[in-house]
Amino acid sequence: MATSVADFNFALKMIALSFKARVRLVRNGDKYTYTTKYLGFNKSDTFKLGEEENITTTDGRKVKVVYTMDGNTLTEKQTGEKSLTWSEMASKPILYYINRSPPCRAVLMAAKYIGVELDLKIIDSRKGENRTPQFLKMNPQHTVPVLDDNGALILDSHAICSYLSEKYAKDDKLYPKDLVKRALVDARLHFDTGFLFARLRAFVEPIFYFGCTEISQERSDYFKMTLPIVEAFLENCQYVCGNDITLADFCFISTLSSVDRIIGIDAEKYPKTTDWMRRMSQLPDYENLNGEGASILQDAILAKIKENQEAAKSN
Ligand SMILES: N[C@@H](CCC(=O)N[C@@H](CS)C(=O)NCC(=O)O)C(=O)O
Repeated sequence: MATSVADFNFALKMIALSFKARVRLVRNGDKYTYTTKYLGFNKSDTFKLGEEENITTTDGRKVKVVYTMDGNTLTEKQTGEKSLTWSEMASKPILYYINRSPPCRAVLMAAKYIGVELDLKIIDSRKGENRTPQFLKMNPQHTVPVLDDNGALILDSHAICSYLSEKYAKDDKLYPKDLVKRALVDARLHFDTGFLFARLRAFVEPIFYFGCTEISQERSDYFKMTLPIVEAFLENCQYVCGNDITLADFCFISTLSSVDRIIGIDAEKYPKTTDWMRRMSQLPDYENLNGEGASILQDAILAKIKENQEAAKSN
């Protein structure tokens, strides 16, 4: 027999008045399971959203309850003789991230713009934190970012940005519902994955992981072959998919601002890209969400090059 989460939490509230329980929700098809831990008590139940259920409360009352979700707030409304309404926050989505990582910064910017709060947890690949059994269970690709939205695991920054926009944005401006417009945003997101970020990673990783003592000229030139394409995307518009900002702008800027600090983007050759980068840098909280992380990446690369050069000398 189902029992009531409101009743359970209410009873516990009597024990510890202002202590807030955290409810963890896991979705399975059209059913949700909540688990809540509270002062050592565990409780879990499965229900369907919006459907009236008959339950018996701990003091024996028979009541009807309906569960609803609004954003991250799970509300259980009881009806019956002594009705009680109580609502509790599900956990904020957890973002496993590190701020030197361009894909992580794209998610931070998108989340800020969308207005969804994230619970940030650092995973540092240079300390091996992305290779622990727990992390590999979440993401066998051992990459950050990873989003855990109350049990739903979303991998890859581009997929995370789309998910956050679909689930939490008030409108579809960043990720249009119109199929043709969405296809353009998707194409740009794939361009970041396949071209921009892939080629950045190709010249950064050998320094961090394989002891390289300089940035490969060949790989840096290979990256630079993408710049005329970005310039062409911006030919007649303010943002990379047209005159409105979209998720693609966050993914592009996190990669390109990093590249600009590490190998430089020629402002004379690429004036539209340079203007767009300046425009993006004027967004609220840009420094905190992206600029600082890009500088941290730059400093980390310079320090690692020095370290690798010294190690090479002493060998
Ligand atoms: N396509 C992925 C790329 C993620 C990625 O490569 N992340 C890097 C940090 S920038 C990482 O976690 N590297 C550690 C590793 O690959 O082991 C995304 O957009 O999320």
